[in-house]
Amino acid sequence: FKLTTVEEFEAATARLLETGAKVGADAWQFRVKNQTPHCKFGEEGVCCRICTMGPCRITKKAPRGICGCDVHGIVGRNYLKFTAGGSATHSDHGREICHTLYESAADGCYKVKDPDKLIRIAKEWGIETEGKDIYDLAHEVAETGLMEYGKPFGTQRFLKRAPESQQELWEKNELAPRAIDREVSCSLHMSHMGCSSKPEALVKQAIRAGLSDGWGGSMMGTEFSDVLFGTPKPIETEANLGVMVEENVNIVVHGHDPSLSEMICEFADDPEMIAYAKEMGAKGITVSGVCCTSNEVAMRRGIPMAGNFLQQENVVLTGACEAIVVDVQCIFPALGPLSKCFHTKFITTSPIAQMPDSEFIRFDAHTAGEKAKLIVKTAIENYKNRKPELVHIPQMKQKATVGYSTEAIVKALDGVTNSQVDELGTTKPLLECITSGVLRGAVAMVGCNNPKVRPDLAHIELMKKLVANDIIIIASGCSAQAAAKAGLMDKRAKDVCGAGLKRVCELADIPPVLHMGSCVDISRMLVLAATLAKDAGLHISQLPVVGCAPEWMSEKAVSIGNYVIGSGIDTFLGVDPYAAGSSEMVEILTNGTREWVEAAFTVEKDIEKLGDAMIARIEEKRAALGI
Ligand code: SF4
Ligand code: WCC
Ligand code: FE2
Repeated sequence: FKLTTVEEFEAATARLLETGAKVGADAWQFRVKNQTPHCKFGEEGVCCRICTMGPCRITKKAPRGICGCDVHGIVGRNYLKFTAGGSATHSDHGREICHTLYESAADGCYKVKDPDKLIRIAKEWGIETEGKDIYDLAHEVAETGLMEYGKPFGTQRFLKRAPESQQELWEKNELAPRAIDREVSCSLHMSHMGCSSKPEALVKQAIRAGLSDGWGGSMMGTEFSDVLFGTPKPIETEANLGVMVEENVNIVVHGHDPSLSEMICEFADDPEMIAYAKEMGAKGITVSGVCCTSNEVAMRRGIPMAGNFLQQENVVLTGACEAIVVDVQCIFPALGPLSKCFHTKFITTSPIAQMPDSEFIRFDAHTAGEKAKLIVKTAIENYKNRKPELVHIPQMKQKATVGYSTEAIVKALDGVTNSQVDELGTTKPLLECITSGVLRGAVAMVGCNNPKVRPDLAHIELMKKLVANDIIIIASGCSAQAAAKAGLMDKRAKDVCGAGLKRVCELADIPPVLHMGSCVDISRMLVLAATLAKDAGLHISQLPVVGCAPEWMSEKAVSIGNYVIGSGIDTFLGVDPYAAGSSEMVEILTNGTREWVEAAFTVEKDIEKLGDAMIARIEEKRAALGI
């Protein structure tokens, strides 16, 4: 067993780009060159174009915009708008899932696969469950969830999952998120021309909007996806482009909403469809995925992961992709023109993400089955249009064990302890590993790839360094896929760990990097941290746990950053959130927020230093606890 290196990934990509050159395809590697150097005003966040007196750009000579706003106000407003975009996006995904749950029916396309979880949430929310039909309950819970988006009074229901100390901080500092849509609206209102220009106020609202995502929209997205499609448990799968099978019809699902990908997987498995694929000359059908929709179906079905964010063009460049089917978020508009250079069908399915040069097959809960079948058929019928001379699938993949929901982690960790039986099924065994020092702590690795960082390298190198230092990793999103492609989710990767973590991996039979799911599933990490803190009688901020997004790029990632620090977890970034232009904003984001939420950001572009800083922070937390 050997980890795959980033150099090997890059060699495979280079080979695919040769195919691209033959057919005149564009790729992000070339577009980056055209866009470099980036606009410095934009990078520092000092450009304002929110009214038509501008755009105003702040320089030494021009320290204020036409309205008189200074650089701190401009950077602050930009930061808040950035966050609001992310919070809206995650939360609207969560809302779609609430609607899917609302549409679930015993004889419908969508069923309730985890009724216990549904009942648990209903009880948590004070909804009567006794003697109720499970679908009646599903509708009631879904409707209650939908109300969380627009209710006129009160704060988010799931905040109660946090330790008391955290809830008190939120109340005291006016950070407890109200209705989700209200926080997004309020953010846009505050950052409108002529409203807030005080950095503290803008950052506070950014945290509140972030918290409405993490403990609101994203958490509902995760919980109700589990109710509908099953709560993930450990399952074997594979990762990297080598999961595509040359002789098969290859369907790649990409985006975020599992409502689509789950249905595609159902039909790709249908004997009638497989027979049809054979009739069309293929041996079978392979579904693989990119980005979070891939994480969703990997976690629940073991569907292999073709790659992460910056590999999305690569799947088309293999020349062996019959259809790339997308729903929402993180989809390159480049896929339209690129797919035209090959036989690939680029199928968009959501009114939220419509793109030129795509075939639009509108997907909704009522017609999900028939639309999924149509998509699978379209892909099968496209097999014959392949150009064999363009087909090249890099034979590169790693095995991975995925599916580590909070529930699954708690269960797996039962295996490592001599605890009394009554402590099994809680986070006590994990806490014991941490307090005894067998594990030094945990890092939540999340977020995207970004060409500003050598793609995947930051994720993989940081993980290797951390596990060697007996720090266990929980990962989600494209970070998790980077780990899987490298082999860090193979149980045999225990050999690159320090002695303590290696022992834990052996006893619990887990890999050192645990796949917790998609980006909305970072809410699972919040629940895990909250449970650990409650079981230990500590504030979340006291746990030797930090968050890290070394290659992040999207608005969603800023929203995540806000809710992670907002939940008391120090967060380490490898890319600057367009805030460097304001000394006041930098001070607040890297230090000032501690006063409100006991955590802050660290931005460090040097990966080595970023890793050292995380280890140092974890050790500081341990020292403060005297462990
Ligand atoms: Fe310029 Fe002020 Fe208008 Fe922004 S809001 S564009 S700083 S005048
Ligand atoms: Ni989440 Fe980042 Fe991937 Fe998209 S899928 S690229 S936001 S980490
Ligand atoms: Fe995602």
